[in-house]
Amino acid sequence: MKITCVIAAHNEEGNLAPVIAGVKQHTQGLTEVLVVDDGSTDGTAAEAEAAGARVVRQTPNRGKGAALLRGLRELDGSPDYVLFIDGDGQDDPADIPALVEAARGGGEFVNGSRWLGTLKRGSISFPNRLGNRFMTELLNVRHGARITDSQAGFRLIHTRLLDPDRFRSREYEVETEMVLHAVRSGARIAEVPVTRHPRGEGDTDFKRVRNGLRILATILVGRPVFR
Ligand SMILES: Nc1nc2c(ncn2[C@@H]2O[C@H](COP(=O)(O)OP(=O)(O)OP(=O)(O)O)[C@@H](O)[C@H]2O)c(=O)[nH]1
Ligand SMILES: [Mg+2]
Repeated sequence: MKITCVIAAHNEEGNLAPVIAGVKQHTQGLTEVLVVDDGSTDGTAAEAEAAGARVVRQTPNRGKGAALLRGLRELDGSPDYVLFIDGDGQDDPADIPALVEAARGGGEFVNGSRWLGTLKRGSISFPNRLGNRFMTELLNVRHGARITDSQAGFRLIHTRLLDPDRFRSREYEVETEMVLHAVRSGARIAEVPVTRHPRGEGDTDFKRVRNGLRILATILVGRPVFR
């Protein structure tokens, strides 16, 4: 199974190197780590390159969704699966073998679920916790899915479900859009419990109201609404 790891990164200096090292250590069949640096103003790109990743840079900053879609357009060598992991150190690369195992067992959309796993103290705020539960339940009810974590950024997805022309997200609604596409495609969805840590250096770009509304609209309408 050939796996390429795609990481969207915006100002993740100090966080990225250990993530990339962890991905290399734990991913059997890894072809490369591709970092999409989205208008960072710190040493994100240099750190990623020094850690052995291929870096694609785009400026100005456009958002996590735009960055991940750019990454899908830059895939090299026809991998079977793409591994998505956050670049801020919140996801634990030690969980990757469990994701790979689930893919080997037939999972085409393997979701790293923080709700089945462990949310470490300080890894999520109370409002975001509530928002996450609500969005996931709403998505399940509205779209006939049965997942426990619709906002997971830690996933292993078969490339048949990742044609970049099928997506239009710019920001954090990208995770939701990918779930919707998998559900509509009749994909075999599997979930694996993962551990979520507090962020390393720096701050999140997630804006609760703005990004919450974008995600909500994506679920209600069934596709991203705002460009
Ligand atoms: N390329 C790119 N990556 C981004 C952008 N915004 C966020 N990311 C990356 O996406 C990942 C997750 O971003 P966070 O802002 O921490 O969001 P989150 O982890 O979903 O939310 P929190 O729980 O609030 O931390 C990190 O690797 C970020 O660097 C962006 O505008 N461009
Ligand atoms: Mg984060």
